[in-house]
Amino acid sequence: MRIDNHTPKQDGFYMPSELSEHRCTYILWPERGDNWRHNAEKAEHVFTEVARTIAKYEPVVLCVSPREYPVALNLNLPNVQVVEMTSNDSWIRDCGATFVINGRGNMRAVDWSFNAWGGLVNGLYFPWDQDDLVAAKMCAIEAVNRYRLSDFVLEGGSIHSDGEGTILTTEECLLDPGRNPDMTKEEIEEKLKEYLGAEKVLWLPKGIYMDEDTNGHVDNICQFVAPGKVVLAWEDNEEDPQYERSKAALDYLESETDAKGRKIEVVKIHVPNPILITKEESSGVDIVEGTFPRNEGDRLPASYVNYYNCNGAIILPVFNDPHDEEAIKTLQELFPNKKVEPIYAREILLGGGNIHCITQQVPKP
Ligand code: KQY
Repeated sequence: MRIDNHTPKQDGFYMPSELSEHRCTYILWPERGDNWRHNAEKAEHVFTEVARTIAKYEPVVLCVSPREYPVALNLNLPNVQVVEMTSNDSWIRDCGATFVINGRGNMRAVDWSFNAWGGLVNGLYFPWDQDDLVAAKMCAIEAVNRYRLSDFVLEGGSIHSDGEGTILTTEECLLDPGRNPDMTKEEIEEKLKEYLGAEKVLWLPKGIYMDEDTNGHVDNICQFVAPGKVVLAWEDNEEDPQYERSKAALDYLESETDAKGRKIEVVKIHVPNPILITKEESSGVDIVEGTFPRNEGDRLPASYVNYYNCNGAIILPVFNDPHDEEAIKTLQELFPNKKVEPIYAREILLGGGNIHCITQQVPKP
């Protein structure tokens, strides 16, 4: 059921941290050949590995188009339910529901408007109508009521919640003219507080260098590891364009406190060396007018911070890069009670995001 004229905050609901316990994880199957090379044949393998790995720790709901449904069903993955779902692409973090709870065992969801990361201004494809229905379908499957925002565009990858009143986002994304061009920063902040049940929004200036698909989603540069503590994608080389972005985020975080007045502890995780699209990779992607191209030589927005927290594990993208080991070690030290599960994720990166972008948690209310 759709709830209008109230907000989650008015009703006592808030977005829990991704670190709190999940009921399950949703994933959307990749398919479109103008984003995934060779009609997603290679991406399917990595998505399957992500689903199989998460399913060792919590149930997975794998949402698949009618055409691909038999393929996914025949994988017969343990602890994975396959449901039929039409969509335009496979980024459920962004087009899916944001679940909110009230601490008394109840759950609802926020169903933001989705416009393919910028609509007709700078969106990545047209149409996006089926993606915009994904959140409602998830709510139906989960049997929860939803707050639908027909007049406010937001993707789940552009926000993180610490579950204690603080939201993390970026100015680069939320103030981009492709989302809510008629709203001021203050109005956008108010919407986040009302619909995520929060008290304070921390605005990092920018996301990862060349994260042009999403206009700098926060989930690629920074993530809570505990209330008052974050990991930040870092670059030591001052000549690299990533350096000034990471440094600006660090300076901002060090100058701020969270909703509870805590200073924010920052743990750096160095980004991989620059990863460029090869000729072979570029040539496997269908060229379609109106769709964002994947050109040979383009630098990809690679970051370890785009990992996913599930119940007993950290599902970490790795790139066969010299920095992989350090990222694994840092996260294993930060989460001694979870297992770090590295997955070679270049194929997801080629599509424009990574493991966090293709997953969406449903909390255990
Ligand atoms: O959340 C994300 N990083 C999604 C990226 C979308 C890319 C579509 N080509």
